[in-house]
Amino acid sequence: MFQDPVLMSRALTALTLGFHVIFATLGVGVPLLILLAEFLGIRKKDPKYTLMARRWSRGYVVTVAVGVVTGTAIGLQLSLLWPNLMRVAGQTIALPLFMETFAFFFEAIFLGIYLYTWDRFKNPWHHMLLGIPVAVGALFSGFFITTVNSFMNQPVGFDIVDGRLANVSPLEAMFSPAMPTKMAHVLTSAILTSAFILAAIAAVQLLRQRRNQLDKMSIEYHKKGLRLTMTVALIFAIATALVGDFSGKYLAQYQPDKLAAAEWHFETSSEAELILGGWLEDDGEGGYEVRGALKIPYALSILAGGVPNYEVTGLDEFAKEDQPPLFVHYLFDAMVGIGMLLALISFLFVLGRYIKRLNQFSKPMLFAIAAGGPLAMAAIEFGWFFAEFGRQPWALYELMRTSDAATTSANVGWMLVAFAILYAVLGTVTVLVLSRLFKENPVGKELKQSEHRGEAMF
Ligand code: HEB
Ligand code: HEB
Repeated sequence: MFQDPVLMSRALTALTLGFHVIFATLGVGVPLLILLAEFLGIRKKDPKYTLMARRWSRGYVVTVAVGVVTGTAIGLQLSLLWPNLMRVAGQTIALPLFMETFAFFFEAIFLGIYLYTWDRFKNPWHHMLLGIPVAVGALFSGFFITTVNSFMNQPVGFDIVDGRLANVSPLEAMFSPAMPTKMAHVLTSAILTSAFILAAIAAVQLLRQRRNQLDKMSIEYHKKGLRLTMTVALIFAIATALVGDFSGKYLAQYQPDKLAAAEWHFETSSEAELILGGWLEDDGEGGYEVRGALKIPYALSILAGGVPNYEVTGLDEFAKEDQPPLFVHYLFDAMVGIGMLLALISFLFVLGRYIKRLNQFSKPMLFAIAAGGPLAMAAIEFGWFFAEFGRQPWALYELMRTSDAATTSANVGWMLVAFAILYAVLGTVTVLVLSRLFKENPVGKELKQSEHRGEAMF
């Protein structure tokens, strides 16, 4: 196993992307929240929001730095581990890969200026304007890289002449049919998750207020943070689910094998039911029987086509060796389940503003929010693993098999070990640095300092 280059290449790529995507997701969503907080600070003349923007942007720099390291690792590994993929697809995906680097530099330059000019402007709106290119650059990073993944799921924009790609149009390749839903789902889920992570941090602080001896001002600070982040979370939980529904319709049309594997839909049929949970047993005739699942009538037809009698393609229309692995069912269920839970938590919190008996800051509520942060990040991982395992056995859908795309080098196993150690160290250091950074500058102290600076003036 350790000697199998294809398996090891897949493991190493999954490890690197799984790690990168944590920071990439925060990289896409957090700048938007920083911008919102700074906006509210100026608008409401409330230094608590301004401090929020400052503290979040300080933490953000650390996560960006790790995003760059892991992103660079991906760039290296793409050509080392998948030489055949890059040979065939390099012409089409080089453009967006390059554009991502460009978007990143754009973001990094403005982030630098943003961080060092907090107290340099007479008019605070001018400083806020500098945050806009940061947020835009981050969104574009996410955009460009998602076009690459869309191309792998639905390769277009070229002809095949003698088994080679010819007449390549990189722009057409970027705008593959997979792109619109993927893009929207990646961006909305990234903002949802970033909001929940920041909310979870605030919730943990409030749960520990006694132990940390928070003063009144700091408690108020965290409560305001929760109100802001949970409102954003509610909006984007709804958006993520809506877009997810469109993603389902995209799959039904363009990658029906992925949808069928996710739903254990073995035979093409209309009025298809959605299967939640359960397990598979041999039916004695070379097929499977679904056991112990919750079945929602018509729901799969509605997810796939919008009407209860839509005909959903089953796995029976694909050759055995072309079918995705069936465990993706659990990944899909986990993602959707968490999505529903996050929507419920943020809905109850926001409702608590209007219904007094629903205490927004009760212990159970704070616990639910604290759990929601890590759960949201888990949903991101489940979503990507579902999308990527669901594309198997193809590296480029119906064009190139993953096994044909990989390197034949026998040393990938060692690289896997080395990178696993690197990420473990990097992850630990990140957590240590972030917690040091915030422990040494408690909110109460910083709020007093900002009063000194006169930030309460605007
Ligand atoms: Fe990423 C960063 C690559 C995926 C988002 N990235 C990065 C980097 C790189 C990369 C290289 C660094 C910078 C430069 O340019 O240099 N990615 C990559 C690849 C892939 C990816 C190859 C696969 C295909 N990303 C991704 C995703 C996303 C992203 C999926 C979304 C969601 N990135 C990002 C961001 C950034 C990066 C945002 C910046 C940094 C931070 O963190 O902010
Ligand atoms: Fe998700 C993916 C659906 C939620 C994250 N998603 C995905 C898919 C689908 C879905 C169908 C596939 C696509 C393709 O492949 O193209 N979702 C869905 C639904 C829902 C959801 C229906 C509702 C509930 N998600 C969700 C959440 C999250 C997510 C909550 C987080 C937070 N996903 C995700 C990701 C992914 C997915 C990251 C990958 C990318 C793409 O798009 O692909």
